[in-house]
Amino acid sequence: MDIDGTAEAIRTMEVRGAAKIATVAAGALRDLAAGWEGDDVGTLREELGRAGRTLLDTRPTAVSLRNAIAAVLKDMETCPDATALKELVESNADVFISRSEQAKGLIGRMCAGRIRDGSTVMTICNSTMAIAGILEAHRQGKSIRVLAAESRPRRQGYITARTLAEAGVDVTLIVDSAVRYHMAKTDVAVVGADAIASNGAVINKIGTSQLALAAHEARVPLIVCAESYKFSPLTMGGELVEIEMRDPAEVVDPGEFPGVKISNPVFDATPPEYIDVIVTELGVIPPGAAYEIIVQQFGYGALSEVE
Ligand code: RI2
Repeated sequence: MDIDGTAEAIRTMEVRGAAKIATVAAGALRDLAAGWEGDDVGTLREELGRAGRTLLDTRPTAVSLRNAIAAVLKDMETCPDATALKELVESNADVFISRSEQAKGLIGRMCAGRIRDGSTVMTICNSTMAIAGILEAHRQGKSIRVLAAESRPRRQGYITARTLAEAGVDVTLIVDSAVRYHMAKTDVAVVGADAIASNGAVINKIGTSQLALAAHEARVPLIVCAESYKFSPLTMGGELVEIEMRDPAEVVDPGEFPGVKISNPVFDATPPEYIDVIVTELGVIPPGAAYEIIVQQFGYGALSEVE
């Protein structure tokens, strides 16, 4: 897919999930570089910068997308000619995509190690990483039962439920308002992350913080599965991750509610106190170690923008 096609697919959420939007964007930048036929390095650099901004504008608050674009376009100014720049971008993108794929396997195994045989596992939305952990536990022969929260407004929980059922996992779909009711019978909660702030707060699909509160109240451990590129260097100074507000029409048809305002925040922030561990490809960390992951991955001077 070209840049505009990829941008449209991310904007409309045809391509969605923090890991997927990151790797698809990386692939689109790689394809742009690979297919470039001009020989002026400056023009290609500008074109790649423009493409990066177009992709980022689709979901401007998405940390995984920003980090992916920055990783693919890093060190562009060191290239003396267009051939070197093409090779650099292709190689950066390939490294990013293959690390993301490897991360899924590693996170899946480490998460599965924390799911006991006979457990009931609750999850929300549709996270590749959380599902990797659940599927690995199932593959290891553990008898597990999964409660998948529907995840209004777009109901990505349906995808999770279908995926798990197709893999032979015992899965029950629940509405979001039934999360606390079902928490009493839950042994562990496993969720993904769209972003992680330097204080260990996890930004994930709207409803995750309510699930976390209910888990905390019931003393059910909450595991967050997230690759290191979900950590936000822009929060190193204590800044908050901006919450994306999407079209009210995703909630209901506004025409059916004249005079009614409709709010559609798509993520919420779960404070670190309600999170037991974050499973990353670098290891399992307490949320309080998020800052160290950011420094390790991005350095102290990583507050620069993509531009
Ligand atoms: P993976 C999704 O966001 C969900 O909130 C999900 O929990 C999170 O990304 C992480 O997903 P959206 O794109 O990266 O549906 O683990 O808004 O697949």
